Amino acid sequence: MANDTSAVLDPVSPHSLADPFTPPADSSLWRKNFLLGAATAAYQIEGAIHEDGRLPSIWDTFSATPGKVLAGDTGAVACDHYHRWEADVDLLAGLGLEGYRLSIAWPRVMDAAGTPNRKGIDFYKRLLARLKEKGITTFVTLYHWDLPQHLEDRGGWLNRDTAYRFADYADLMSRELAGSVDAWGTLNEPWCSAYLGYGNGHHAPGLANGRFATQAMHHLLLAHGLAVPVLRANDPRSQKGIVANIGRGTANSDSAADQRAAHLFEVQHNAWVLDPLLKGEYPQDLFELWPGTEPLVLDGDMKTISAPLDFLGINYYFRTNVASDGAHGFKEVPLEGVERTQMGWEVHPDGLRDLLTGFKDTYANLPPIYITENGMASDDQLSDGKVDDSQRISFLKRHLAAVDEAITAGVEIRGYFLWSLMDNFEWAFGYERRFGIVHVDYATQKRTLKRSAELVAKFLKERGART
Ligand code: IFM
Repeated sequence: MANDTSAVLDPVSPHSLADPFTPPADSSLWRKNFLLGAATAAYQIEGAIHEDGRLPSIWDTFSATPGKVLAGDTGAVACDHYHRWEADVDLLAGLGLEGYRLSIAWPRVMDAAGTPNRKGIDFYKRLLARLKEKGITTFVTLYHWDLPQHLEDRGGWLNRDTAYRFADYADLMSRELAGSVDAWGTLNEPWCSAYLGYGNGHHAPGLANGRFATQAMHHLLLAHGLAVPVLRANDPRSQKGIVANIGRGTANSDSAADQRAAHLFEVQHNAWVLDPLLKGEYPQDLFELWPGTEPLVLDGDMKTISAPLDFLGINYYFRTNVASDGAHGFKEVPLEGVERTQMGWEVHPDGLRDLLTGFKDTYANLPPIYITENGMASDDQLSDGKVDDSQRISFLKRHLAAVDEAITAGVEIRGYFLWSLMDNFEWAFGYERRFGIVHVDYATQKRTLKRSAELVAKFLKERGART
């Protein structure tokens, strides 16, 4: 291991609460049953894209297409986690993280005929067994965007059949991994798969058509709905849920038109996913924003999609300030003088609190929530073997405070996963954007704890030492 993590786990000191990360003494985050973990995703860290029978995914194809990913980066090697997984689990455990959210690469575990790929499955079995040995709670996402290319060749998420293939994949994995997964997440951020993948083309497979986006979303949600009962049958003791990215939209003025624009922003980003899941219907305002894009919905689909969940995973990153576009939509009006991250995203912790408390009022059946991703990219530099990521430390502290406020307001939030355990392949932005609490030198694959990782570890150690 590149870093001796024991070096950062200082004994509890009377001054330890004064650091820039540790939550105040009265924060509910001190509760030992509030799970604090870190998250990653297969394509972003594993590499080894041609190994042990792994098939091509849409992200292999997309990233190999000139002009699609910054600097022509691909996930071919990434963090080489496929070979370094044992050391990476040691790193996670050394930090005292209690939970780990990972994803399975669908193209690694079954072929086009649905035949299991034993070598790929065994990789995840070994990984999950080691995590269990270390006492780490495992959240496993089945789909974090790496659709097998052979399915895209048959229409991908535009083809209803992909939803049924997904249920077959969920069936295989939950039979193979039953007992070693604490929580299954069917999909990560269907909004990104549908909108960025099929609506504006910024993500794989790179299609840009509004009608495609709504149809792809419907098939993604159907895939989720078909998979949940399969997961329940095969692995009854685990929790089942889905992970949605949510966005805060605020109005640029008090005008009715701008207020409406902010509402439509949140319909497009949040209700488009959450209403079908939690109310069994699409928000009609979505089709006012995008006229003529209603998806083809068959009888029974909405009931399948809205089957009860054990948890809802929420990923939150930023707020967007919007105004009316003068027609039936919204346009972004970037605020001046606000704090932003390396992605250009505005740092706005209150947005997380406000969305969570809003969901509690909107959805009578809101399941218990895990914050399954939150974090930020910064242009972190190694200097004398250290990375001082002070903006991230402050970002995390403020967002955890927002989570605490939402808990105090009555939202049931059971845990929080940092995005991300380590720097990794940030999709269309390649390796330039660094989201990790652990720095990765991609030339040597050396991992180095950033200051944020040290402080998270210190907090967890202090919390563990409390009686
Ligand atoms: O890196 C991504 C992750 O894969 C999904 N949620 C957002 C992160 C940061 O962009």
